[in-house]
Amino acid sequence: MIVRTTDEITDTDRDITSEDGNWRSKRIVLGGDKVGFSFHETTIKAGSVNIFHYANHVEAVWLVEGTGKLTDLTNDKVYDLAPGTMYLLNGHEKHKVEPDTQMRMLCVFNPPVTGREVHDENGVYPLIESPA
Ligand code: 9YT
Repeated sequence: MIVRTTDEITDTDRDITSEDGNWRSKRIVLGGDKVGFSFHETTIKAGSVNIFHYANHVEAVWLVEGTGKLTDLTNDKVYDLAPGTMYLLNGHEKHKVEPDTQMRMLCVFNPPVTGREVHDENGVYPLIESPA
């Protein structure tokens, strides 16, 4: 069994801030934990515009705080985001997240993020295998 607290993750190499400063993600479970998924708490700044595209990963996002807008950029469909809303990127959809107020989201990735990923110019994470 693994037990972790936010305090053990904050300001470590599991606590990642995006280059543009718009989001911060605490990687609670990573590929190195060998359970087949990663689990993150992401906070995104109010008023920011964020384009994501996880071409190599499926992601579920559960919004626990904040409100805003999600756009599926494959068909321009727009969804309201509020606490208790989940979106599942089961088709690797390129998408845009625009928080009206700061959002806090719980995110699950399969395959797991290893922790070394940075977005490329398309907002894509490469697929990085954890060392065996
Ligand atoms: C909202 C969202 O896509 N969060 C993904 C996790 C975060 N970008 C991370 O941990 O890299």
